[in-house]
Amino acid sequence: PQPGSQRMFFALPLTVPPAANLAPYQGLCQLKDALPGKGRTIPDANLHLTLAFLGQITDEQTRQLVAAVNQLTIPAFSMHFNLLRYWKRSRVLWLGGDICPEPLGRLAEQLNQLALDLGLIQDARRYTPHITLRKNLRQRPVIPDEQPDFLFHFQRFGLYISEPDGPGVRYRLANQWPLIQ
Ligand code: 2AM
Repeated sequence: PQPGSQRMFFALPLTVPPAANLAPYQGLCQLKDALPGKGRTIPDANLHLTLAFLGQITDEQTRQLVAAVNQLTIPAFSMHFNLLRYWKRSRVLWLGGDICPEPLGRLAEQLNQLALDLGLIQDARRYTPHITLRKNLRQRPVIPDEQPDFLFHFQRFGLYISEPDGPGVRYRLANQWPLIQ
């Protein structure tokens, strides 16, 4: 990485108030730890819903992004997570939902566009909301018949720095914005 640059992404945290959010978060942590199969389990504190991945960006790019995001107005929303899936390509086991709420799709699209405007390379694939539960799974795991159903209510989103933390990574909040009630 260049000096003065950091690996960053936009995401929705799963652990913030209201307290009602703790129950689905705790359920998700339990589910994650009970899943069969190999790979590397994501630590509880790192669970999140990615909105847009930015990669390595400079402090100046961060300032410009923050200024642009300050202009957005996005409503708060809820989403049901009821699909456990495996992506062979990225070797991750993830939890998603069969319905992407309109404000979530719009927010991801707007952040993607802001990143493109800054000249950052963005994934051209359609946005698929997902919470990664396990990484580095070389084989498709046996997915339990009974699908989970967690309802998360989102009231804010953040810009995060991904930094090395021993053998793993830690996500540090750089900035956050409220979703409008
Ligand atoms: P994930 O949600 O599927 O685990 C920090 O690394 C976050 O950015 C993670 O949420 C990760 O995806 C996502 N991410 C990491 N590298 C990425 C890449 N090359 N393209 C898209 N997203 C990436």
